[in-house]
Amino acid sequence: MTSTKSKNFALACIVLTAVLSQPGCKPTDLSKENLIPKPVSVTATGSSFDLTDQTDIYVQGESEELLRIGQYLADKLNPSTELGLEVKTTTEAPATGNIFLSLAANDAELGNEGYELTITDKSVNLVANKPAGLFYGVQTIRQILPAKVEMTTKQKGPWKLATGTIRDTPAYGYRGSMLDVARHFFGVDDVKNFIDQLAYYKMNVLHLHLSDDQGWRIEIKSWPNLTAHGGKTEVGGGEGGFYTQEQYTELVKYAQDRFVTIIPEIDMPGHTNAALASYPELNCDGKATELYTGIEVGFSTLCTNKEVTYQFIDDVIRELAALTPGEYLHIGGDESHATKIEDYIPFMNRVQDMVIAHGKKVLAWDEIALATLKPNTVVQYWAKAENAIKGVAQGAKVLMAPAKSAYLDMQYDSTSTYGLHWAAYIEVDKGYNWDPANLVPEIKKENIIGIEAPLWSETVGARQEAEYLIFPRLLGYAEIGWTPSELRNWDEYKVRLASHGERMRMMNINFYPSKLVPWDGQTKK
Ligand code: IFG
Repeated sequence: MTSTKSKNFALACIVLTAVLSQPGCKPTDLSKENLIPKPVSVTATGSSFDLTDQTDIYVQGESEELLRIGQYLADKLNPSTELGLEVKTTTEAPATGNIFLSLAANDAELGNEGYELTITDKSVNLVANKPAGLFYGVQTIRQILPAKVEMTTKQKGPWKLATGTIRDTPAYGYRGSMLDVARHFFGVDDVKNFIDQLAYYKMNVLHLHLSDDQGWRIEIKSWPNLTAHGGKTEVGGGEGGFYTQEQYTELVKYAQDRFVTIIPEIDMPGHTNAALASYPELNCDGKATELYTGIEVGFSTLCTNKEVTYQFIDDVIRELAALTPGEYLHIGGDESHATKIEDYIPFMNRVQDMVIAHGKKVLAWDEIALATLKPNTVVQYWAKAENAIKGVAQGAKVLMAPAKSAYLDMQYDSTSTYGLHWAAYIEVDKGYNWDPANLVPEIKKENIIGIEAPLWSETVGARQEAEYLIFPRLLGYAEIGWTPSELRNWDEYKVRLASHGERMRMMNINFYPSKLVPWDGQTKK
């Protein structure tokens, strides 16, 4: 070979190596994708599927729900790719080069939320027993594409999906978070934004803490002063706020379209100063209290021996149940230090019956286990394992929300800008390194309906402040709720989490750049 030819050959090899080493160019390895939550099984076949301007999203049959899921995917991919993906219906598999969403006959292993995603160089097939499974497979498709797909402005391609098969299904049916909108009020847009973030990480419950000492946040038409007066302020004396029933209904629908169930909480008999300030008759002495803007707890109680109290509660439950398609209403029950236990027990027994009479099941903080639990009442373990254990002894299921492991309002460490630390400091690894089924020996996996990571808002009042506490820990809770514990370990997870730093940045999430995570250069600085 002449020297010129050998030089050209060498140059060609260098160029080819350079080109193939670009992330978008080399045959991709599906098993190396940094998916959160980690799927149950991934088989890579080492090639890639190209999304092009010829690609469309086909859904099987004419179902509104599948069309909506297809459109959701198109709306997530089109702004950054500008490929103009369209959603079309079909009765059989579409031509090559397209994405196809279809419902399976019955792939028992996948349950109601699982999916099977098969990607070849010619097609993307997403199959599930139920629409929820397709929705979760769509989140996985988003995460297989480069992080910049999450941008809302045109980004440079190529847009390749690594080929292979993912079969995936969640460990727990209840994978949730809680937003305390009572201490500080968060408007509709902030809540919708949080619902989008929950959905992206396959979480499916948003518990809204709608009332407390500092604020009443949901319009109750039969007791208008609850919001007119009780919604007027918040911790620190700010202007507070509330959701009209129309806005609450809008949030419920927005959540439902993303397979997120909203569970409303009206905390009682404690944590009720906003109601007590709004209606004198709810107080035992017949005098309305002052509005409260501090952060003490345990000083308020409804008057449990007045009939008007139960009329009030029944009206609230009736109106809330009518607005809430989900099966649970949360009645709080925590820190009722101003209520005698001999009054607390009959009160919680009676209120459970009222919730059931309005067609809903009861969820409540773990103190409710001191009362008589009605069938289907779920005990939310937050502070005292002995309460949750009492609940199990009464045959109740447990929702795991242990303050020492899962409270999003706990500071990361003593230097954290926001948060409290009465329960613990919870760095990102501590928030990940626990297994709900092994935390309390007497609470077994079969007793647990799932996990919830609550954000109490005493110390945060704006989206960016809340996100500093919520992220990146929420991603770990999402994985704990979805991925079997035997597939989870911190050293492997933290690398996947690090790659989500770029994704969270692209989604404008103000996450805490914990030093325990090997973030990319952009995050570290
Ligand atoms: N405990 C109180 C919350 C909130 C929290 C802050 C529960 C169930 C401390 N009750 O957690 O109202 O003040 O971390």
